[in-house]
Amino acid sequence: MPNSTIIAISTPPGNGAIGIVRISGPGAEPLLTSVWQGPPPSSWTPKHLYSGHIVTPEGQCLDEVLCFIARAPHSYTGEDLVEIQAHGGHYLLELIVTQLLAMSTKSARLAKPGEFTQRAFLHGRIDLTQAEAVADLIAATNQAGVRQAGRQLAGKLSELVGKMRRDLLVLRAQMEAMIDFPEDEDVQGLHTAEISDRVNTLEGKITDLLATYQEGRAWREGVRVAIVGKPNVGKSSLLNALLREDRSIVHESPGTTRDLVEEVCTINGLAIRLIDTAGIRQGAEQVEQEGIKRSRQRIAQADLILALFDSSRPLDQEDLQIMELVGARDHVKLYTKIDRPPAFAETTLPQTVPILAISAQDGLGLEGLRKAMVQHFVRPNTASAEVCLSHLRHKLALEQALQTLQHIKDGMAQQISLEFLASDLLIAARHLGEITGEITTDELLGEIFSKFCLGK
Ligand SMILES: Nc1nc2c(ncn2[C@@H]2O[C@H](COP(=O)(O)OP(=O)(O)OP(=O)(O)O)[C@@H](O)[C@H]2O)c(=O)[nH]1
Ligand SMILES: [Mg+2]
Repeated sequence: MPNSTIIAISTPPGNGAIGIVRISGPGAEPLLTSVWQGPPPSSWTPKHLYSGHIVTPEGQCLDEVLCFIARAPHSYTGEDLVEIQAHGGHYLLELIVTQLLAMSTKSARLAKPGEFTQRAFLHGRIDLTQAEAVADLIAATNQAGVRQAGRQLAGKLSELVGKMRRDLLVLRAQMEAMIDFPEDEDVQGLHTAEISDRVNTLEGKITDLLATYQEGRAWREGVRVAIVGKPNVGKSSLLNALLREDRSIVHESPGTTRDLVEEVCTINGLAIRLIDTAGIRQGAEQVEQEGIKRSRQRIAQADLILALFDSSRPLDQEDLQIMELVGARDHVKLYTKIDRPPAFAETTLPQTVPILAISAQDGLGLEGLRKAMVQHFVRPNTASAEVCLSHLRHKLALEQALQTLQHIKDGMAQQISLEFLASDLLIAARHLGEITGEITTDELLGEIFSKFCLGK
């Protein structure tokens, strides 16, 4: 357990109406007392505000402030915690922090990013999914993101994963009993069919949870949608129409867009990063070729591709290459420029994925396209009532647990001994424990908390 005292400015850099300095650890109260002029902190009721002055040893007043103490273990960090609400000038707040550090014995230091929340985790106030939800809540850019982080912070994901983990451990304990007491008829009741039933049920629950990942991630991080097609099909025009601004250069000559043009638009609360790419074709000159190379890289990273085909020109070899490029990926086909007379029928396009007819110029079909993009990422009737998975870390751990369950089923089919099955159950339970932080490493904690803001 940490025994140092940490100090940080918890409000963002810049000047504001108020600014907060936080101190956490065993030295929090003495440290406050050393710079405080007002009712003595030792007499305070926890979590009640007191007004006073922050002063230097020479008696110079730095600021008039409000302050409270939350005493261990009843605080955000689980340690003694002091919050000083000062006036929000950043220079002033830095002076207060400098003063505190100057007065401290050697155990007080500046906090690292996320260290207050890390302490809350280390003291068992919250688990790892809840700590991650704190960062998500701060970073959320839409209502659904806030709601999702709120649910995770309330422990809904931990509850779900914790229940699965307990089921695995109970099953394992029953198997161990069968192994340890082969003569005891009371514990021999667990039949292969029942074990396999219970493994199947867990497998189903994990699969259901994994199925929420795309949506959860979409709400938390937003999504990337690449606009792709041969030159001149109307990609940049579509970007501009969806953004309702003149963002990307549109011109009648093919090969206009070379650099990638990216902009975020929000549709039904979902942050969609639209990426206008260079038209893909053979025999382009050098600069355009570089643009095409970059386009291909961004297309590879996109969550969804809008593949554009110009309805006013006959389909050609370049269009076929686009179909090939996007064929294996999540994509929507767009039949563009429908304000013009068609050169081929919409039905000529392979009907493997939705085809939408649009005119960027006249705004036709754009509402349908907006809806289709959102529907691709969000299941109907949700910004969901249930918990969504939104972190890759959680997804990977669940996938590993799932693989281990599959391994157990394979083992059962081959009638391998109970010892092996029981040890695999423990491995699966460990993977679930990684999600909530029952099983963790310093490296993982460092990785998670370093992404937090300073002072949180
Ligand atoms: N009639 C009509 N013309 C359009 C429409 N969309 C785009 N155009 C025209 O098609 C030409 C090419 O449009 P862009 O949006 O620059 O096409 P692009 O796919 O970005 O082209 P590159 O960047 O060269 O690959 C321009 O002259 C546009 O005005 C449309 O919906 N209707
Ligand atoms: Mg363009």
